[in-house]
Amino acid sequence: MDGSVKTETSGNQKTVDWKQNGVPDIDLLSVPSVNIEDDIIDRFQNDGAVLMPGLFENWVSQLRSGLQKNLETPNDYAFPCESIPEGAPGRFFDSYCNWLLIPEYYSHVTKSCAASVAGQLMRSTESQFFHEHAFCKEPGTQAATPWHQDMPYYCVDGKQTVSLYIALDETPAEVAVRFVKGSHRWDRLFHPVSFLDSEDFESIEEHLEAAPDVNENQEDYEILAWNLHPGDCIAFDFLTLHGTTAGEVKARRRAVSTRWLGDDVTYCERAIKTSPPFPNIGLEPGERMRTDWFPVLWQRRSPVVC
Ligand SMILES: O=C(O)CCC(=O)C(=O)O
Repeated sequence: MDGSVKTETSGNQKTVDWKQNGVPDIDLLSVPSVNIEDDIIDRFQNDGAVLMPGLFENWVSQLRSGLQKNLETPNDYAFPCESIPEGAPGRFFDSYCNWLLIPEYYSHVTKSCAASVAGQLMRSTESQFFHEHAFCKEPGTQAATPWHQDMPYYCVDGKQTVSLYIALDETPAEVAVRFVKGSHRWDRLFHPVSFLDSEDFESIEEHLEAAPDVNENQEDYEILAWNLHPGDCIAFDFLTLHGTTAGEVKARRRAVSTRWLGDDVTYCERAIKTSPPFPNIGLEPGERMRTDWFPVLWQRRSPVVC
């Protein structure tokens, strides 16, 4: 992307400013809605992760095109990260905060029913968009996604959060992202680790506890894992412990997650540099995330009574 602003290295490559084109005002009425069944909402609330088969089937080809740009010229976009140790097979790529830089992502965030799905799952009156995060594991990859919760990487705190993880390829459960059922209710926070080497994300004096090694102790946990088809969506809480096995990925496995904040979410400061970092956010702990950077895209309407 010509003229893009290169900033300091983040992840393991140079990054660009994610809001270099400005954050437009988005008309709430232009964002579509869909009704989510109570049973799905209950399962999300109780288990911390729920599968919604085929929910975003109509978005697969657009999201694949967007991700292809991200993969082909990673340095034109925000926070590209390669997480395969030198000499190891495959490619494990991720990149986030590109919704204003990749039109296909922008279109999904603002023209799909994702905001309404997120709001209902969180039992929130509003859905505020946080960022998107894209992943690709190429065939031959044997790198596990370390077991982690997303919340400790983030500069937010609260109980009403959800990621909508959309599979873009056929993905057998053995190599798909998997979730520890109910872990969002453990009231524990695990120290963030790097996807490259599972080492602490940033060394700090004050450590949170390490995440348990779920792969080595599978019998101790109730694990949710599904065979995924393109367009399937897994909704999960920012506190839900998730990761993968180190099983070899036999076919390309791509996914895009959108991350959403509900009513009770506020800005917080962590001992680490957060991921994503949002320098100059200008907020005090406890304040609502600023809506000019993180737009509200859905509001619950009172039921019409006549
Ligand atoms: O796809 C993966 O392996 C990781 C996904 C993940 O960690 C996330 O969406 O938060």
